[in-house]
Amino acid sequence: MMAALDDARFMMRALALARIHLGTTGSNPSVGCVIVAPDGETILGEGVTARGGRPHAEPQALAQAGALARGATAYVTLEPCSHFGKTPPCADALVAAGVARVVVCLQDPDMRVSGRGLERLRAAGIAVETGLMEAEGRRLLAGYLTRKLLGRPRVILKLAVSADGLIGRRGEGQVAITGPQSRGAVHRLRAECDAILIGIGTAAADDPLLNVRLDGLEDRSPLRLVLDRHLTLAPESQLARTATAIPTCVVALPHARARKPEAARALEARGVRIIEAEDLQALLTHLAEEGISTVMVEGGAAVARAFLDADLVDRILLFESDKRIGPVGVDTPLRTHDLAERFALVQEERFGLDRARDFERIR
Ligand code: AOF
Ligand code: ZN
Repeated sequence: MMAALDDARFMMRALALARIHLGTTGSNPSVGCVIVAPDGETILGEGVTARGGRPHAEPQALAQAGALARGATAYVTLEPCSHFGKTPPCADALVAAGVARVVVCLQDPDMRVSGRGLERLRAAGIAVETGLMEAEGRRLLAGYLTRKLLGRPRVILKLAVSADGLIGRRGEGQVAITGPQSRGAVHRLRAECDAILIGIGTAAADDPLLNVRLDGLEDRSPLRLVLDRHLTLAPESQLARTATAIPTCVVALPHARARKPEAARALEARGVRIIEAEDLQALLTHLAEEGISTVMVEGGAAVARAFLDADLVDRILLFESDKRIGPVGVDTPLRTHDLAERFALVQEERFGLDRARDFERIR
């Protein structure tokens, strides 16, 4: 019994490590690894997939443990890799270090690995266990799993709704609906995503920066995407003006660049990249090919509705304020039946006076 509790404790630590680099490892998942001595207590080494995706977690943890890794247990949030990619296989590194037992959350869906990492370990006589805290592991790797299994990034829809059911006032730019604690949570979530997406309406009305403004996470702003079919984003907008510092793309219809060469040139001169895509599905497929695993949709109502109607939303993060901003304004795009029929509530939290409900698409 004690051993099982300890296993969970060390895996929790590995998951916490993995979370640190969520959103920074490119097309590679952020994985955590903890190496524990045969006494079942002493942590000998810890690792998390490095920013950019390499080195992987295991060799870093093994390097810390050194010769002490012999006979140790390794806790890893994803099956150790078995392929010769840009680094040698982590499974081989664990074998070479003489690790006696490997505990993982889940198998890697990557075609190059998918069970072969575990096989390699077992073939070397290592005791292998899978499925420990699998649900938590899956949640942390949700973007990566969606990209590998569905060929598109995971889409998180974030909505801030006032007590009178509005998400803003028409033509007034940004209206504060939720409090500072909620905003902190949103910025943290931004840092963990690979991209943030808004519509041209929101870009024009709010002139937002869409960066991460949290102490210590300032360099964690993800790619910014603006749905802008006809290339009307102003080259003077904050987004365009900061595009050399934070990667920024506008998503236009096919041939938009050829139709509006001057607008295209003005944006490209600012460092804005133009992606041409027929529809949302085509855009998401393209993003997945670029290694983007998680996209947060931040507004406005029409964009949210378009993603919901196309059934492309995997998670809804609904911030509800006790403040009224009416009488008139932009109605929430979320309808009761969206949640009731397609989503399940997985978590509910309070941020100051706001309530945050987290819904997951039932698949
Ligand atoms: C691990 N530990 O920390 C991570 C793994 O492009 P490469 O060669 O770096 O390989 C990428 C693949 O490696 C990725 O698709 C996934 O299967 C695995 N990621 N594996 O053993 C890690 N990040
Ligand atoms: Zn590896």
